[in-house]
Amino acid sequence: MTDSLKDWRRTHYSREVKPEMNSPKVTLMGWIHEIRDLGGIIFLLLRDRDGITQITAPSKKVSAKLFEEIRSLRKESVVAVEGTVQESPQAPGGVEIIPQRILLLNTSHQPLPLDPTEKVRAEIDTRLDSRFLDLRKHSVNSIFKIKSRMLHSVRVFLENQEFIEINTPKLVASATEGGTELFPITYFEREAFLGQSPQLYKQMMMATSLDKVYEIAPIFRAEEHDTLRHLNEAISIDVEVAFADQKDVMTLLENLVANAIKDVKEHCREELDTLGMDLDVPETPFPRVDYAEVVDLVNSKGVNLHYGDDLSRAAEKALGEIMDSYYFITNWPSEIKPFYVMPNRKNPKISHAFDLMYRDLEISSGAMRVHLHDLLVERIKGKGLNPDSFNRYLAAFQYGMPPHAGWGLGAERFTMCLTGAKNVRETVLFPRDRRRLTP
Ligand code: AMO
Repeated sequence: MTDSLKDWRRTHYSREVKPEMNSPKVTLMGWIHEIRDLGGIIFLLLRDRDGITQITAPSKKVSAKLFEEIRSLRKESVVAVEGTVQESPQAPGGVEIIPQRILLLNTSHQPLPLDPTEKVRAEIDTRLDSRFLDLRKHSVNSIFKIKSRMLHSVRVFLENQEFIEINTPKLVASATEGGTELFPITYFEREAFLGQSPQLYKQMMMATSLDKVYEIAPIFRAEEHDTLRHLNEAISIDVEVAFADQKDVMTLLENLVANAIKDVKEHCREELDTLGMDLDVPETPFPRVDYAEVVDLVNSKGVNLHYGDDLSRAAEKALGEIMDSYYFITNWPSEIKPFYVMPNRKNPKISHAFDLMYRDLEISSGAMRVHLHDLLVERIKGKGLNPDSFNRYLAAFQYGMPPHAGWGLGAERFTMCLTGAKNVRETVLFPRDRRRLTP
């Protein structure tokens, strides 16, 4: 074993090794995926970031010393291999490497807590406990390559439209999305909370002339229920636009979503294939379904949903059977939406809020906001909250606040749509849920 890479340089990744290569000598670095010792010949499968390459060591073709070195290797140890590329129709990718020298960079304990070759399937909890090993599986790390590409695409899309990226505090003094979902913390002598949403800060930015802002950052929700869609720490893609209404930001959102899907489809072909996903780029504009219509639709499917109720899981499921792609739910009752949502001027019982759904999954909510100070105070009181707790926020509405609108898109929920993951935990490296605080 060595800690030195002196004289060694990785020349290729597995997926770049091709039978028709014009430089037949290559150096690969990675983990030992499999080792098969047939006596006179040893096969090693070397796995790296993007693929697997077979290293074939026939005792007749390699030195006795090298043959013994290879024989002593164990699964998941880290090696560098230098050798020549040879066509081999039976090997993965149609090539094999005849090794000339091997460097053992580090060994792996045996037995492994988890099998990265996926021959032995493990429960999600076992996988999350040994997440570093779990992420060696292409079926697992593909999810994060897709999530990364989606976030890249979102940034480029927003930057191209001259959005400004902001960073707002995550240590905060008050709730925005409802008091029961807050994580209290001790902030010196005072009680404070982990931020549920950058809502109040992104709205305050609308009074500054920055006009179009976005933030991609963690949100913290003390959700008690253990579901396949809820996390206690999630990443929210938040957007706020001044001099805009809900229709403007719905157009922005559907174009951003469709563009991200197109981009992932173009750039993550191998990852999507690994996951068995065939992504369709949805047509824009997405269908708009009125909340009242949703109530009728789900009731016609035997779900008992009253006008004014938030969507139950049964209602979402029933909707998912009717709608098979992306769609907006609009015209929500004001009473079930937060205080900052603008009520309809003619019928204040209805609001300018919307949710973006993918089948039975809510992936975003947004709205035109209340930009009028007195109405906002009234709405805060109406929700049983104390306007004094919102003094610094409310001040921004007293000195020239333009009309504005925005939304928050859950990065993990959107990643579920892109990867086909059924459990939101699959889309977070180290998920936080009711029972899990490590690793
Ligand atoms: P909302 O609370 O609906 O709205 O959150 C917006 C989106 O964030 C994601 N999300 C979550 N994802 C996983 N686990 C959770 N516990 C969780 N909570 C939320 C969802 C959801 O659609 N301030 C508003 C947004 C706005 O109006 O701009 C808000 O936070 O995908």
